[in-house]
Amino acid sequence: MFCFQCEQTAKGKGCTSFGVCGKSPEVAALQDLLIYALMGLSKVAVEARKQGITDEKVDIFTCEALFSTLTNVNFDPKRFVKLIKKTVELRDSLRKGVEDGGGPVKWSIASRFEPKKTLEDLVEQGKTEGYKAKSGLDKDTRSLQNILLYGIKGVAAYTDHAYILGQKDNKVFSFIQEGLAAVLDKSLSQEELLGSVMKCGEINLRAMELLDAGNTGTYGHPVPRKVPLGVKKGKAILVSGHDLRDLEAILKQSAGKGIYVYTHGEMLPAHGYPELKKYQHFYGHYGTAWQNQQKEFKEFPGAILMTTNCLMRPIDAYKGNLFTTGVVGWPDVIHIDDKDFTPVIQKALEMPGFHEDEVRQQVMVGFARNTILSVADKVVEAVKNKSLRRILLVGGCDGAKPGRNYYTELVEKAPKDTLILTLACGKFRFFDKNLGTIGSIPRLLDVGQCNDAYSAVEVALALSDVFDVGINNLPLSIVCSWYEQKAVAILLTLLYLGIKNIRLGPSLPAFITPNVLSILVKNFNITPITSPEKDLKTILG
Ligand code: SF4
Ligand code: SF3
Repeated sequence: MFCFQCEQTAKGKGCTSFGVCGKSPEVAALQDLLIYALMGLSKVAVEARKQGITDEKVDIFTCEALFSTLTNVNFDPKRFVKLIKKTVELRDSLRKGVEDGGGPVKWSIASRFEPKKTLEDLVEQGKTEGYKAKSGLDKDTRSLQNILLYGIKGVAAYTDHAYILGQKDNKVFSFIQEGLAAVLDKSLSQEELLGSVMKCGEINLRAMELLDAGNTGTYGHPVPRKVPLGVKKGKAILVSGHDLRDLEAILKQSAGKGIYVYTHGEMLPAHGYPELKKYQHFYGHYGTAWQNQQKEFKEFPGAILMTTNCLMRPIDAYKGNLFTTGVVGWPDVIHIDDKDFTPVIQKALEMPGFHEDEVRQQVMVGFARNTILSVADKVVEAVKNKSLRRILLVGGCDGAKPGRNYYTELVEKAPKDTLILTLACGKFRFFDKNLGTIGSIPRLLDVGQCNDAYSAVEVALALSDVFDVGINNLPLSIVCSWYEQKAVAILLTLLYLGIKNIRLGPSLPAFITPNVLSILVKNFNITPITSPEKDLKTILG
């Protein structure tokens, strides 16, 4: 196997014998074959669109299937066999429609390859026919192709999240298919690929706008709220991942049953949404970021539901009370497809739950765009009277590497006249710190999940209007932590918006070659993080 799509890739180069994330070589081969099959389907979908034929089933399936290949999402070989077969089925039916309409009858190999019958044969086929098998291109072109592919994976994940909440845009589906087809197109120049990479950032902004509309349209705009980190005596369900619809379903289905529902990881910001917080038994937040789940899930005395990334290899201590839903999967862990969470509730009722109340500190959530922009005048005033020197947007993913302490230290060492805007699971490095206030504004403002990056972008654009300066001239510095492909898509959006001087860590992506990096440095001055002291000194001038 070879995989280097995420930040924790082995030795910073690539996972070759087994994924650091727990991905087996078998699943890696099946994922490579699935991506190749999706590229073939996408080529047909691009031709179909030329004839005015679109099929929403194909569009959303492509997103779901791509989402399954993100880091820490699906580790179940059998699910990939089904996805490969379904891809080819959809491809053939769409291809027939195109041919019947007088479209091309000569298709590329990806659009006509036949999947083998058994799981074992598909694994072998993945090794020889998967999308990585025959590239023959130079490293820089491959690097650009990989940036495009991983960016598209992130877009597909956000598009799927938005679709679940009733939001969609044909333009996004169309780009995902064109982009996937472009990754296979060996005739594209590096300039053309770079153009597609930037387009990916633009389309991701639209996907995130749709998701924002889905979240706020369904659950209301987040409002500031204190979330307890303690527990309540009683039966318990823990919901992790990003999918608010799944959390809502759990809340509805478990109401009145003597169960308290807790969030884990990226689900923390759900406490800010009025339409979710209205449930009396939606209590608090348990644990921290995804990489601590083996310890935290082990200690949780109730049922656990993983709704999206980031799932780690479940250990025996909690495997029996863990459930997956949506795109997530692990062999031998019960998967709930139909959103009837009775087995989760049943398991929670069978388990001991918490024996007594435990009071711990509380953390604040709910500083999404509406809340922050409602105090925009105070921010401007604070900048003018010099009580606010700079806003640091410290956002992105968390992970297991020790180098990630950088983000904790950066926030701790940032002077009192700085505001910290944060989002995504990287915040767990400092989410429980009391950083005080600047006037009436808390110094630590949690914008939400990585899914809420649109909110942070809107805040930056609005501030740039209020201050009447370009986004790069705002008193704002962005310090990103990346881990997987959702973060790649967000980074491409920031570049598309022309945002410069982003600091990126904890290490640079292994799939970016030195030549491609130099293009990014030249155009956007992307900088690797150094030390908190040094970076703060540069940032604060
Ligand atoms: Fe390795 Fe990351 Fe790929 Fe998993 S997703 S196999 S950790 S590079
Ligand atoms: Fe990424 Fe897993 Fe945390 Fe949503 S999705 S931020 S790492």
